[in-house]
Amino acid sequence: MSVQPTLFDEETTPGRIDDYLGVPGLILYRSLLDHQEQVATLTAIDRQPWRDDLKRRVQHYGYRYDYRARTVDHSMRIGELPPFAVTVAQKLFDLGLVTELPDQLIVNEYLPGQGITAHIDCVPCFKDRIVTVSLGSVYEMDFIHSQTGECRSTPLELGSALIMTGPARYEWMHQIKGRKSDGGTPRGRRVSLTFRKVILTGDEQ
Ligand SMILES: O=C(O)CCC(=O)C(=O)O
Repeated sequence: MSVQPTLFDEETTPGRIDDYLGVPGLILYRSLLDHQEQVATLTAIDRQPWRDDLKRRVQHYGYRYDYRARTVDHSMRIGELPPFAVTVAQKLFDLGLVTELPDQLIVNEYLPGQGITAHIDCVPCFKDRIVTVSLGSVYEMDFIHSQTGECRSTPLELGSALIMTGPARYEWMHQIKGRKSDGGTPRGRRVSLTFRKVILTGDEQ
């Protein structure tokens, strides 16, 4: 029986690389946003208020995320995603990079020296696909296997989306080291949009 390539197979989708870095379930989608779209998204983000109670500034949309609690419930709902986020989320959906429209977004801002510690996104809080879109300045991200400690690193290209699904989402941690340069290239200001679909405590799944 022959298998028909689907619309979103790697071979037919130039921007997409599956099992990127040899990490099963990690998908890189290059140039999700062109330069103009990146500037427009960043401008819209910078019109919104930032929270500065963490080491780096963040914005939360859809549902508030409590970094200590391992659950999301109805009381954490903030509202709809803002228009700049809906535009990006819809693009991810139309390209088949997510199977459901995300309903939670954290915008992270990194200044030189800032990073994010190695983690696996909360398993009971969020469904399988986590997507991060990069703006501003290229930083390196590491993927570390939670059992073997094996590490793979990649620069986060501007306007690209990295999609973590399956083993990349559940078995590999991701981190950005808090340093001022990557391989001799000084870091500038990076802003990322990390989209998720929440699992609401108390709801049937
Ligand atoms: O900044 C990124 O690209 C990743 C952010 C992240 O891992 C998170 O918010 O949990």
